[in-house]
Amino acid sequence: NKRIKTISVSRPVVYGNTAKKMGDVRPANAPVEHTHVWTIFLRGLENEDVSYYIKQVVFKLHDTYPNPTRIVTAPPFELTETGWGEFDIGIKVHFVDAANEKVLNFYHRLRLHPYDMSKPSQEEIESVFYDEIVFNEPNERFFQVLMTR
Ligand code: SLL
Repeated sequence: NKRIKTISVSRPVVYGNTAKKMGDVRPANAPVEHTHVWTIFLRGLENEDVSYYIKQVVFKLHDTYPNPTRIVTAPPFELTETGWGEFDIGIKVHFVDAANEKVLNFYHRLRLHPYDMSKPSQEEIESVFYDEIVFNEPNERFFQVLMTR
């Protein structure tokens, strides 16, 4: 399973978070001081399934959370939680075994509050980024996998 020296393959990803102020409707187990419900995610462009090349995504939350390392082993690669504060989330992307690639790290600053103060009443907050994962010199098997899409 040799690496193909002359090739690099890129795949677009979208990652970030959405958040909403909690009203009267709260998850039963949400602590009283929690004000928001939020979702952190990593997905393909236009919701393309990325599980043919991504095996698992590990979200590392702030240490104020119980079990702050959250492992998601199947799509959708996302996690919903409640909380009160903004903090940096580590996003570790593990590729399928055939890839023989190292873990890739993204970081995302969780946003709960609108930064555009001209639209303070905005219901849902979104902080989303686009990026491209580049596989340099993929091995032959992984190249085949990537080429199935
Ligand atoms: C701050 N730097 O001080 C940030 C830290 C921590 C956020 C925010 C709840 C955790 C829990 C939560 O929202 N932590 O109660 O499980 O603003």
